[in-house]
Amino acid sequence: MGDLWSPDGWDGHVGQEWGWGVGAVARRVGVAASTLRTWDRRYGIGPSRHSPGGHRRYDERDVARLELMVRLVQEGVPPEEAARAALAADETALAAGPPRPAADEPRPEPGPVASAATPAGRALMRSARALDARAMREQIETALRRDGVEHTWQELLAPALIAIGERHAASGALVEVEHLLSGCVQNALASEIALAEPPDTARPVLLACAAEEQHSLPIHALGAALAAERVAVRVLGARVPAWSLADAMRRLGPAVVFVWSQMPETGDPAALAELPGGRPPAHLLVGGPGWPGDRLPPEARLVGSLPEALKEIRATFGRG
Ligand code: B12
Repeated sequence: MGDLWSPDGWDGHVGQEWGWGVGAVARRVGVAASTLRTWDRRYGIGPSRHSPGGHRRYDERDVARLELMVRLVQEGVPPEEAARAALAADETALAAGPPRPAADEPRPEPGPVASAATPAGRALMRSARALDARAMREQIETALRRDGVEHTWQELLAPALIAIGERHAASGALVEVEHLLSGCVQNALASEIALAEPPDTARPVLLACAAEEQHSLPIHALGAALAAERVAVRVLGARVPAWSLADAMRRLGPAVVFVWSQMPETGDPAALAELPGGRPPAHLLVGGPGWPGDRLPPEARLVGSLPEALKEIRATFGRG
């Protein structure tokens, strides 16, 4: 509780009880602030007050709910279910914490299970937990063949990655699972691009991560989805400095440039403003939770999902 009273934790004015900011609550419940924001957005478990300045503030009850959610997640309950239980808990349950299983009752299996909504999701999570790379690869390739890149990313791969990220954030575990799954996803998507039919667009789509950004799977997914539609793509991958992207733009004359930032540390709008115009200019798209949506240069358009990015890019090529 101590650090909640640090200057950045509490809004001061104890008598007015404005509550805590996300950073202080993150330290208290032991989960990254970005994860708390995601849980708020995704599951509606967030702060219930506002400070006079309009900032969202957590009160004691909000924090108790989050503590319950974290404990449930650590015990193996999928985040969505844990959030539902924490939101439904009454005062007594919040004070008591989650029910403990009796000694002879089987404990829920710890591990990422949040994307187990579909049989394919459950199977992929089992293989990931078992560190069975061959099985993961087969399951991902089967899904890509059967459902295509867009559907497989939206319904299987992104949910699996998000679930693993949440479990990792809540418990510190699963780094090895995250790394192996990421590798399998990246390889499978790269194969889709390599084996696609020859492209039929004159100008390519250039896909890059922002400088120092290592999260590159979304640009591989977008690249693979475009390649399947015979759009020419160049996936430059992780950590592309602005000057290097600018150089590639001058050499390739792309129709579209897409820049991904996963983390606020890498979403620098000034870097976008440095990119060359070109003749005709490339359509500049950016994606990922790292970009500050309200501070982007006017020529950059922020897209929020793979389907949205595909729609924008198809329109650039005059394809419905
Ligand atoms: C895989 C992974 C890694 C891999 C990446 C491998 C690779 N080749 O990409 C590795 C191991 C390298 C890694 C490293 C790190 N990671 Co990491 N990682 C992840 C993980 C599990 C998935 C990343 C991903 O692909 N996300 C994309 C999709 C699946 O998730 P999403 O962005 O939440 O999706 C939303 C939108 O972006 C949108 N969307 C989804 N797909 C698409 C596609 C397109 C085209 C568009 C437009 C939108 C869109 O839909 C969702 C709606 O909410 C995430 C968890 C997560 N939730 O992202 C953590 C996560 C991003 N990592 C995190 C962290 C902290 C790190 C490290 C700092 C860890 C460390 N201590 O070293 C480093 C950072 C290195 C760096 N400088 O970039 C944090 C980031 C917290 C923050 N500050 O924002 C996360 C969120 C985990 C967590 N919950 O704490 N990571």
